[in-house]
Amino acid sequence: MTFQLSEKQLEDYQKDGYLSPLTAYDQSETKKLRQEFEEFEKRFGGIEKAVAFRADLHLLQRWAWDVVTNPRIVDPITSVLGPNVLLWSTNWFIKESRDSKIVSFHQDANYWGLEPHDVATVWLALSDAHEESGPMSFVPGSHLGELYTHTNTFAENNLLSRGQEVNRTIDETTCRSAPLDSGQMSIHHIRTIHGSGPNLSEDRRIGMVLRYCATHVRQTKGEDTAILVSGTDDFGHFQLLEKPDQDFGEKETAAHKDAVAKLGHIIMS
Ligand SMILES: O=C(O)CCC(=O)C(=O)O
Repeated sequence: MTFQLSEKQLEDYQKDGYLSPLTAYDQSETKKLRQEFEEFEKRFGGIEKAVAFRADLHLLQRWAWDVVTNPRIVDPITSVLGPNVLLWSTNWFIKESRDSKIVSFHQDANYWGLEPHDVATVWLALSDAHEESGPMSFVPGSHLGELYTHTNTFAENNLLSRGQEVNRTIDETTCRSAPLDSGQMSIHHIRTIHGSGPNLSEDRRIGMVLRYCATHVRQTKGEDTAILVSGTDDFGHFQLLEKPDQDFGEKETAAHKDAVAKLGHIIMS
């Protein structure tokens, strides 16, 4: 069975710079994934302390590896990026219940050092991201326009590392909200302007973000790692890492630490 996008879905992605919603997991599968993630948080000392360890979790835990390599996610990505695809990194955008944290409008392409921009993010909801939970909102078609400069606000209520905000007036009436049920996902282009508001709901809003790129994409900011999720890598621009043999093993912990250090250097440079 293949989960490639239909022609219409691909057309919409190419026109708007995002596609939403797509269903990746059913409710019971998603509940299990959420349990796995929340167990991980407990193991690392609770919500706050676990933040430092959760990037690239697929290198530490096999359940997360199985998510990023799942054909229900990878096939739609190959529709967008072509047959040869790497998973560059994973991360989390979580707003606690009744959380005032927001994500300012921004373009990802400014920070990641990835060129050319054949890069797409899957935002996978492990809890409902309905209107009241502050789902993502996109500026349709903005991926076709210019790459804007950003201002680093370092605002405390901003989930982005530097509180970066695109230097462009956003007419919010033209933005499109992309609410998701748990188990659903959206895909967005690395240049699409997007952001999100606070979580007014009683539940956590848990987004697992999976960043994919075509194998010809290179990292311009230093050494970097990835995993091959589809086809072949004829370019060798990234150090390719393997599936964990065991969760939290010594070898796995070392590979994870190294990958996260490289990622941190790239994102903050
Ligand atoms: O979760 C959000 O609201 C923002 C996520 C985001 O900026 C991203 O995945 O690139």
